[in-house]
Amino acid sequence: GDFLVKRALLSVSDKEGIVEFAHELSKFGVEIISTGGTGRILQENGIEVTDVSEITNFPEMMEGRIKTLHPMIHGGVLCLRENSNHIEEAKMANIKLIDMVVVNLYPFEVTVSKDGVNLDEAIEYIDIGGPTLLRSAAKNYQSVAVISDPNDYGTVLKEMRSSGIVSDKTKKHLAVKAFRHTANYDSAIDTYLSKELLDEEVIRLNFTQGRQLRYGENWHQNATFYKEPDVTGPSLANTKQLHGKALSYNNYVDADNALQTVKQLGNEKPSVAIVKHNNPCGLATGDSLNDALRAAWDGDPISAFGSIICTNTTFDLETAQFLKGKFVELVLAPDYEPEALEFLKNKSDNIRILELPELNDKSNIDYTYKYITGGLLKQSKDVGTHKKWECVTETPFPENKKPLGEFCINACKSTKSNAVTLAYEYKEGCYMMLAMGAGQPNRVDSIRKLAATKARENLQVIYERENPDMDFEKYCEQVMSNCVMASDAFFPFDDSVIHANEYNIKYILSPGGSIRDNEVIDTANRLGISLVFTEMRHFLH
Ligand code: 93A
Repeated sequence: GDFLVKRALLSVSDKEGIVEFAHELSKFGVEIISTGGTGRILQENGIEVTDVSEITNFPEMMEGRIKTLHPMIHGGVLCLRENSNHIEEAKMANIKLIDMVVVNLYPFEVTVSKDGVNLDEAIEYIDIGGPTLLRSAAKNYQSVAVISDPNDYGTVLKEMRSSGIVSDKTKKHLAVKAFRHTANYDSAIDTYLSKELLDEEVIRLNFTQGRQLRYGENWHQNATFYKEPDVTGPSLANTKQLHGKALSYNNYVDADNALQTVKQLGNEKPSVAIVKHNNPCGLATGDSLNDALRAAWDGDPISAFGSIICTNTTFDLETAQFLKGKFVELVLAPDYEPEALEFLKNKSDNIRILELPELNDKSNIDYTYKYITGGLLKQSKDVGTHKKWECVTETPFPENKKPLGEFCINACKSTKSNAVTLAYEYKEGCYMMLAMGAGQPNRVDSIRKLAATKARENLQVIYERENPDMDFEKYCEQVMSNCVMASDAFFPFDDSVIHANEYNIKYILSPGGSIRDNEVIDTANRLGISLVFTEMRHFLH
């Protein structure tokens, strides 16, 4: 194109970088028009400027409420260059064309987030002329470069230096950015005024397109991933894919579950989550990552087939080698040893390998959202493991089992209700989820038919591999009687405790709070079980 910037309008609240930018523009021979405050700082720095009021023949008035809102300005921005009528009309009215608009707005959001700001003050921070200029310029993006973010000064100057013009591609990007900026700006005003004037809360989620997904939950559904702007910290929105096919919808859901689960365990020990169908089916900490992966795998070696694995530490070669001959959908880690990465890549074309930003950051989302037909449910995140830790039985809960108990609750928290998890200290200070029961409409089935039964199956595999010097029943009893069982909600009857006892489970965590708590406690006492009430329920639907 033959787009040359001859005249630019600069009107900015955030004056960061504006002097340098204007200085560079002048060097290109660009005529600079500006509003009061912006003009002043430019002139103080020796830059020649034309004040808007010279162009509009109208003073800035009403304490600055009227500055650029004038046909002499907007005609210069909106005029379609290739339309001879527009050009003719501009000439007749003596309107000079403006090819660049540099505007950032009164800081409304920053202002209203401060303590003690009253409505009148807030309203003065509603910029009218600025968004109007941004929208005029963005509408006419083919002929006008619109800069709404000081971070773009550099990009634009670089182009002007190398080619003398601002490219069409850049102008398109800048235009979309300007409209997004004014949309967000108005959204912030809406949010504030809805609250102040109407006492209503509005949520406007603001996502932009991230990756196109291979398909939705099923092959015949299509799906897209949208991301929040400026995501920081570990998130599927800012992972780097190092290998494999594009992710599917289920990959995102499961990988996020794995990531959130691992994150909850903290960074004291290497840890691994193995997720299938949005439930962790393996979870473990270890002295090494290799230990943790093996122990997590033991939590359900059958389901781990086709799973998603997330670690909190660097994926090393030894850990990668454990996956030889095992089908895994996706691995997610903060880092990979080069040899581990090579090994995983060679393992299969299909395995998706993703790298996370470091997991050490505790930054977290505050709310979760769930779309239901016609509405959105918002809730604060389920943070923490317990509100209190009260042993309600005669048999005490040993203090040194508490970390295992918290691990067990963390596993339970990421598991669909009704959730029951069994955790075992397989090595000093190293924990594994021995088995879990998920997604049952009643709690007894989660314990009896799933968690406890599954624990025995898993122990059978471990028993055969490790070949301990005792019979299987003895081995089961020894392990199970040292396990902790966590239930995501209270026991409505004492049957859960009775079934747990049938499997030699002796340490149980529950939020408590049932009207039959006393029956449950009596039964636990009769069976010599230690029961802790945490007062914190962890339903997950
Ligand atoms: O009060 S306004 O909405 N009326 C206007 O006509 C107008 N034109 C530009 N605010 C207006 N602006 C804003 O003034 C710009 O968006 C910018 O934030 C600010 C720059 O003013 P100054 O150059 O005086 O610091």
